[in-house]
Amino acid sequence: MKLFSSVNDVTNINALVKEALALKADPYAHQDLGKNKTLALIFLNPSLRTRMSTQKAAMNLGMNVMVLNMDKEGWALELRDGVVMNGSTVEHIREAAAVMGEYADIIGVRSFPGLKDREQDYSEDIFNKFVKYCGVPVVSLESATRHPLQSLADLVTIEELKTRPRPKVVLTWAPHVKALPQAVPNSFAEWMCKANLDFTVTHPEGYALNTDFTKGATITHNQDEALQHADFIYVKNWSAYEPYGKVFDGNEDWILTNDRLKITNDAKVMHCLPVRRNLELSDEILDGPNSIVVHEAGNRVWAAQAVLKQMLEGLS
Ligand code: AN0
Ligand code: CP
Repeated sequence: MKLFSSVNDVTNINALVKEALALKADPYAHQDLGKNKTLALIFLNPSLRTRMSTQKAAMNLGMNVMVLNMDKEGWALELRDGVVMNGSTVEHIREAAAVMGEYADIIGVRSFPGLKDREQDYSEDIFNKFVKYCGVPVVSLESATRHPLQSLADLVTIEELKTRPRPKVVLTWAPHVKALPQAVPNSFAEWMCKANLDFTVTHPEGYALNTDFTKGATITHNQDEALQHADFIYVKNWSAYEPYGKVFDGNEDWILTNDRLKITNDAKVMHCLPVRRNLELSDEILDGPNSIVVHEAGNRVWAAQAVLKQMLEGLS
């Protein structure tokens, strides 16, 4: 594997999930694979889980890891071609990414969307320029429109904890005070649509995702109807796709409660984290027996390790 930016970069999803679970059972089985290989993790935005789980995954494979918080510690990056750089940017991505490729065998990049210009964000300009100019395999640590390491960990978690062969999985919108990216729900939806399960998306009017990501899903504005018989509920806020980045007033009652859990099949509750308590998810859910959010975050290690393993196997 030379690129991990979406589910479309994976030839066999089931095999990758199995690989992640096998690594969970035996984390140090491939410690020689990454010997003398270096992973560089480049963050243009904050992170707890992605940073620590990917670093841990690389260490389990015997790799060396370098982390650069580009937003705080790197030079201000220019992305546009052909401009006179007489403003605030100091270094062009052409040189910056190429230099990183000199130091690392694999690069991970996190680049959130600006949520102002939809065309720009959905073109994945920043991420694609890293891929183009660094010359080594690249793994997405969440780009403008997708978070594939999160979605793989989510699918691993569902496969691990499901109690029937084809579980019902519901992605539900939740309230928030800030405009958040569509990357996590887009990505979750496209992975779930390719997995062998029953998948429903529910959100208030105005929050429809780009249909490229939800093809094959059942979509409804009726949250109670969606939650019926659910085995897994994936809670996440996102801002509108149209008008882009908008947060509408109201919809506070979309928060999941224990009462709403009663209409489910004793559903397990997931969230990618970080979560704002009592805004997106209630204390009673997060501290109750149905929450699997920490277990899910734990599985980020095995998802990252499965992807890095395939990338290392592809290095000449
Ligand atoms: C980010 C998002 O919603 O995409 C990262 C989630 C992993 N969340 C926040 O900015 C709070
Ligand atoms: N879920 C997730 O990606 O968390 P971080 O933003 O902390 O990495």
